Amino acid sequence: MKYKKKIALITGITGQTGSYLAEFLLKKNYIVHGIIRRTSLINTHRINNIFSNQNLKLHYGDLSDPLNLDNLIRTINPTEIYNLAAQSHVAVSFKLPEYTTNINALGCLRILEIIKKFNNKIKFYQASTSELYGLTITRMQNEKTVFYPQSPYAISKLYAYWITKHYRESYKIFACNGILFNHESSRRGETFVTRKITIGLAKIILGIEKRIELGNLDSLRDWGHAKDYAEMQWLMLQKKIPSDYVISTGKQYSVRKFVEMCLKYMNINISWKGKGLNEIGVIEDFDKNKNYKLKKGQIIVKINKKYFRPSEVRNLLGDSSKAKKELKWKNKYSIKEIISEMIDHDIHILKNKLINEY
Ligand code: NAP
Ligand code: F7E
Repeated sequence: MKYKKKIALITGITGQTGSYLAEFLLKKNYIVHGIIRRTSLINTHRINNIFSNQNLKLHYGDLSDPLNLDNLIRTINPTEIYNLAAQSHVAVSFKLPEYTTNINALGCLRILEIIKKFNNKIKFYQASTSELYGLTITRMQNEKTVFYPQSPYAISKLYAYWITKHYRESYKIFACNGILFNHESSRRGETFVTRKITIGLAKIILGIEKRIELGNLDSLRDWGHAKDYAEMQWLMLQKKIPSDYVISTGKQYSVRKFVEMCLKYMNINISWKGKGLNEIGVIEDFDKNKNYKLKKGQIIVKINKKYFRPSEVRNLLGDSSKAKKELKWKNKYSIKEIISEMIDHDIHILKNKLINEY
């Protein structure tokens, strides 16, 4: 009997996690279809390394366009759909609430409706999020924790969470929510806090910028690696019975601690002075052998109130016991490895850019 290849359709393939998922599925011998948006500049840099793979097929599309989605899904007839496309920036969602809802909430509904009408055997993964927990008072959050979303982004994802569950229960569609806690990498968008910090510090030591400006340093997050979490998304769709899973590391750090851990990796000591909006991070000492363009006493971190949100999610810490037990999942990357990968990568690309400019 001839072996039939599995076919995956990924929305958000040009994004951080979509690009890792595409690599992972290609290695698993899938034919991978990806939806890319038409943009005025090329937006495929994260999938450059797999661009010429014959099993990768890219299509223009947009979650706001149901006709386009209908055509694509009927033509491709995938075995699995991974819905990773989103307006994924929480702070931006306060400025673009309707757009965020259209893409994140209705985009998910549009795909589920097509699956229901066209072929309800297609398996569906929804990129859900720890932001659903929002103002939670529970120290660690799992699949049973009550949701209390705090942003238009989180509320749009709450709709997507429930509509996914609803289509699973009402129409017997194999649909799963992956409630993923923050995941980072050297492919992270540059305006999310971890990447903003790693690229900002890389610019500071190379003398390109003097400082970075941040918002709330006291937010607590559970940061994992996007590559680990992409694998999880696939594992969920391989189960016999569909379900929802929390994916997290179970370790939590503040934004301030993340800055400190990055600086430690770079052999730079700082002290924090002042309070609230007047807080600053000042260089105390650094490794003189490193040729850093730094001065003792230099202010490298400042607070800017424009980076505070109308409402903040202060405490996220995931309990992934269910995923560990049922999916036999273990995250591979430590926070130290995530930080070293991101900093080394950012220094490398900036140095190359400098060389190219001269
Ligand atoms: P990301 O880097 O921001 O990628 C988002 C992707 O969605 C990009 O490919 C983007 O295309 C695409 N997209 C945006 N609007 C679209 C539209 N209207 N139609 C079609 N595609 C559109 O996000 P990520 O970090 O990879 O996250 C992937 C998913 O997981 C998102 O749904 C996010 O909300 C969710 N999530 C992320 C985290 C996290 O910590 N990373 C945690 C929980 C859940 P362009 O390249 O053209 O912009
Ligand atoms: O903020 C604080 C900020 O924008 C993390 C998305 O992938 O994960 C992500 O959402 C924390 C927040 O990610 C700055 O206030 C301080 O408390 O990196 P972030 P996020 O909001 O947690 C979830 C799970 C998703 O689902 C989302 O798609 O850091 N913070 N100063 C700052 N944040 C930013 N962006 N910039 C600052 O200057």
